[in-house]
Amino acid sequence: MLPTYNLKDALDRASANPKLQDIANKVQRGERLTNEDGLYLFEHGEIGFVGALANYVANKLHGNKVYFNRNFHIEPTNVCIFTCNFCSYSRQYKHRDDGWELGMEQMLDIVRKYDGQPVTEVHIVGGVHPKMNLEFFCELVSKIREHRPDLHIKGFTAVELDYMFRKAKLTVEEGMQRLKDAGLQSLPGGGAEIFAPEVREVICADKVDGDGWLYIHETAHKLGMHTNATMLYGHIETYAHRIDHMSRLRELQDRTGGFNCFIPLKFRNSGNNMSHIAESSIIEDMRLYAIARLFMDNFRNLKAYWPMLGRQSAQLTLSFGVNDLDGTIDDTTKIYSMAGSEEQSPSMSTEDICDLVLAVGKIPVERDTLYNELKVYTNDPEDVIV
Ligand code: V47
Ligand code: SF4
Repeated sequence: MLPTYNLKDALDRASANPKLQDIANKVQRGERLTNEDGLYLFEHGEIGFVGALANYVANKLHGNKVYFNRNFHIEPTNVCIFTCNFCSYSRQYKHRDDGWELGMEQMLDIVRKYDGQPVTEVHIVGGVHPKMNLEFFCELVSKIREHRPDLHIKGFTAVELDYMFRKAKLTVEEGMQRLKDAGLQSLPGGGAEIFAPEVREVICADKVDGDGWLYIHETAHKLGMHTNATMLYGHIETYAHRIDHMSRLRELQDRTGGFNCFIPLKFRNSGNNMSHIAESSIIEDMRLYAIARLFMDNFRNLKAYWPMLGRQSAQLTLSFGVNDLDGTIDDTTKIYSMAGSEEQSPSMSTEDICDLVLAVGKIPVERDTLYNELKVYTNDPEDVIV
């Protein structure tokens, strides 16, 4: 059984510290934490304390439910014009022979492979290839939509979109509208990294900046699309950078309500230009998830992306405020296996995900992209509550 921290014990242990008491009281009253509170938690909140509070909040929102969906990935290419130092996946255009570039039919073949299977979402994300433009991706999206109208199409990070729109000489509004008209419904959360310019300058100097990332998501929200938000943590950023990042997301969410979930992404250090930086410890990972749950009070869903964290750590996050384990995913994603994740060929069946959730006393619930509940599972494989 997982260590589920008890709220009363945690409060007792923090009773000698008035600041922690004050934070705990705010959480229990449902009041928003300030940036200063968040920073204090990163600096002084021990794992049991933040874990207990995060559990309390997740329980209030979701009871014992843990969500997942049935999805598959298309990664059109790993050729990329950008040079993010943490990236183990991309290949420069001049070295494209070492990478892959899928053609239209190859990508549609991936979609056809799932004909008759109960997947509900396709997730499309890749490098920024100088020859794959907006027109190409509008065609891809509309052909997927035509072939399988029931499939939710979530695709393209703000980094890919920024390049596509600039190349097509369109405003963000015009470019996004074209993709929406073609059938794109949601955006994934990648490319956010850490918004602070001094960090971006070192880890991903040449791609869209923090303001640009936020503007693209805001524009999608205004068009009625939903999007996700990520934060790449555990490299050169400080606690203050994390709080600044989360605070900017929280502020946009206040204005639009368009974010579906927040996904902290742990920096993995294999095969990239930042391999000299040690990865964060599991204790730091769990503290981060818990603090994110407490600070991001207007994000209902906190996702642990198991292909990157590894399934055991992902299971542990369920005691630290996480209520979503992403999807079943087969072996079509390479981003994390190439960066040194434990998951070298990420694949989990619905049964595997359910077992992982049930093993910690929680209830697996299959959802669609927009978090509508599709099926509630119990311990008996025959016993599915719809
Ligand atoms: O932006 C790249 C990250 C992101 C490394 O929206 C790395 O549902 C750790 O967007 N170590 C792309 N992280 C992935 C992404 C995503 C993933 C899961 C779910 C969703 C969603 C979106 O991958 C990049 C970057 O932050 N990344 N390299 C690395 N070495
Ligand atoms: Fe390109 Fe994305 Fe890798 Fe950066 S993280 S180099 S934008 S594929």
